[in-house]
Amino acid sequence: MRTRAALALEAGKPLVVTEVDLEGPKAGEVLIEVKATGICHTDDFTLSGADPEGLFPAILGHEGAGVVVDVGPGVTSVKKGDHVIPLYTPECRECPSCLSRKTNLCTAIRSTQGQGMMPDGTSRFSVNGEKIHHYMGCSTFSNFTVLPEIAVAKVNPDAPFDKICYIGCGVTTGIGAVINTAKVEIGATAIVFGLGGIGLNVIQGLKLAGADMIIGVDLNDDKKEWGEKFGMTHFVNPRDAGDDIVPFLVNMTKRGADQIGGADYTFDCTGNTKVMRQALEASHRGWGKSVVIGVAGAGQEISTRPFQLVTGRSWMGTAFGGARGRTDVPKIVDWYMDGKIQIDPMITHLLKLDDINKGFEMMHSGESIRSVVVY
Ligand code: NAD
Ligand code: 022
Ligand code: ZN
Repeated sequence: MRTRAALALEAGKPLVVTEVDLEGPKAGEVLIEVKATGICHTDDFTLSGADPEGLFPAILGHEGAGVVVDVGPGVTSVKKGDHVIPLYTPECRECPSCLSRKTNLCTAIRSTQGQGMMPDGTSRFSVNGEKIHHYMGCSTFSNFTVLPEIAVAKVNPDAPFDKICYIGCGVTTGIGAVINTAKVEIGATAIVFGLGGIGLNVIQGLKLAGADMIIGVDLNDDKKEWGEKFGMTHFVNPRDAGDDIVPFLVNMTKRGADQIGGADYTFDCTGNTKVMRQALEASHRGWGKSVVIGVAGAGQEISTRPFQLVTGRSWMGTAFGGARGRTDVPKIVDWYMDGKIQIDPMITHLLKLDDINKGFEMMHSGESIRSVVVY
């Protein structure tokens, strides 16, 4: 079939919206009509050329929602008409990682996904006979896309596509980091570094988990109002915190007879390795947990003094909020439908596919939290 898509032809160039050829689903695959897709940082990271694993030409996009329109042989878990969210972290429920119950990083299709191919090693997309790479197993910047059955989560059909697409990455990453990775408990204190599309979801996850003190840190003062909408109790702009923000935050979180400061949980949602260190060191001695969510540029390194870890702090990281996609994503959609979490205010811009490059520009300028393309 033919479908409209935004093509990433080469690094550093805007996307080109055009018609492409798409082959139907093979065994174990499903054809999805994408109804909406968010634009996320990783799409930009790859398009910019900074991602050493980025492949071109490709159809980017990994934060979508849509409808199953066809299924290949042997598909049993979804059928035509089902509403689904594509998963860049699949869940096969059979590989050693899925069976371990210790990680969400399913390995069933990992290598071909990284090569921009379907599990059989080929691509379904082409233009004039030239193969186009898939991206993160999703390629949601195409009106129709093909995915492995294990990489779609079936969700409540009443849920609006233009909102729940955000659950395909940002919402699940932020909320999941709190619930699955950090396992925050009622009454905890927390610090969130970076109040963008991820940090705001960490804040609403902390609120959901019952955290008491939720400190937001951002260089942009406009983010104070944003954080407060989702449950942030205190805001710090590093520019107002003196030479070193760590003692400032430690002082803010002093509690108990010994007056030792530091938050129970801290989260990096910036991707800046200096901030990652600040987040670790602003966590409480003895039990502080610091979760790296931000993705740093290729080749970057983090550092701290081993003393920070010897004195009981844990440095951890999360991919897709530790969520098992087919199991957890439908639950998050239900939380949204039940009013337990907010999504609407974070979707600041709606675009047509033809204007997708505007979405990237608004991400660069910082004027959007999330832009969503509606097909
Ligand atoms: P964003 O650009 O919307 O937000 C980043 C925020 O950090 C901005 O508000 C910015 O002002 C603030 N900031 C920048 N430097 C700062 C500093 N030194 N101190 C304090 N605040 C600072 O980005 P986003 O969409 O929220 O994504 C954040 C990160 O999360 C990105 O690196 C993204 O790639 C990553 N991410 C990771 C996963 C995962 O599974 N681990 C999933 C999605 C996104
Ligand atoms: C999504 N991300 C950032 C913004 N939006 C993001 C980027 C990378 C990962 C997760 C989220 C990630 C963490 C760990 C891995 N990835 C490796 C997983 C593994 O090796 O099993 C990751 C993922 C997919 C791809 C690359 C890296 C890909 O499909 N190209 C989950
Ligand atoms: Zn993303």
